[in-house]
Amino acid sequence: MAIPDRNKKIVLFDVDGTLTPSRLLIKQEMVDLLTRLKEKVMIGFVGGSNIEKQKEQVGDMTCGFFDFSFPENGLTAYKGTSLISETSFLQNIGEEKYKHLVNFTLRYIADLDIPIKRGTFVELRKGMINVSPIGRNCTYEERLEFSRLDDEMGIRNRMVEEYKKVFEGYGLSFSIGGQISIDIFPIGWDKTFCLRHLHQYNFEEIHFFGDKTNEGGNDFEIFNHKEVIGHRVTSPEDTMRQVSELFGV
Ligand code: M1P
Repeated sequence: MAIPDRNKKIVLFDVDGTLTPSRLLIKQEMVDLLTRLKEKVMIGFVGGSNIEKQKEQVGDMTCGFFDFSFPENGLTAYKGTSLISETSFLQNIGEEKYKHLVNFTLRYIADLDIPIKRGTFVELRKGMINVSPIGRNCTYEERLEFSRLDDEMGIRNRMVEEYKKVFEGYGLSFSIGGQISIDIFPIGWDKTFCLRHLHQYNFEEIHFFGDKTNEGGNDFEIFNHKEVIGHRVTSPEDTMRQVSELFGV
C-alpha cells in the first residue's frame, strides 16, 4: 500500500528559542506556518520542559495539533492526544543517589554568591531533575537578568563541571537547555530518546530544528544524530524563515 506523502517525513522542533521565545507564548505567525507545514509533513516537538510548562507556551494545541509531543526529551511521549510512554528518573537512579544529588545541589547553591535567589532550586520531574541557581520561581525580568549574568560569569558551566567531578560514575548527563537551569538525566536520555518512539513509522526523513546545538546545549545530541537532518536556528523568526524556504510553505 502506498504511504501517503505526509507520512514520509517528520519535522521535530525544540520549544524555547525555536518555536517560542524562552518561556513565552508561541506567536500566531508560527501557528499559521505550522498549520501549512502539517499539510505536507508530520510535525512534533521535543522539549526539555514538562507538558504543563509546554502547554503554557504552545497552548492547548500542544497535544493534538502536533502529531507527536515529546515533553522532557520524550521521556513522556504523546501521539496526538494519547499518552504512549512515560519513563521515571527516580526509579532509574534510586532514592539514595537522588538524595545525594539533591543534597549536593542545595549545598552548592547555598554557597553560591549571586545577587538574588528565589525558590524551587530543584524540580523533580517524571524523567529528569532540573536545578536552578536562582530558583525556578523567579520573575521573567529576574530570569533575563540571571541569564545575562550567567553569560558573563559562566555560573552554570562551572556548576556542570563540578557535577561531572562529584557524580562521576553515576551515568548522568548535565545539560544546559534554557536560561536559568540545568537538566540532569541518565546518559542517553537526551533529546535522541524521543527517536525510539518514531522507529516503527519508518520515516524517510526526520528533521530537527533547534537553537542549543553546540556541545553542552540540550539540542546537541539530536542535532548530530545520524538518523536526523539537523537545522540550527537563532530565534523563532529564523525557524520560520528556514522552514518556509526548505518546505515551500
Ligand atoms: O526548553 C529548554 C529548557 O527550558 C527550561 O529552561 P530554563 O527555565 O532554564 O529557561 C527548563 O524547562 C529546561 O528543563 C528545558 O530544558
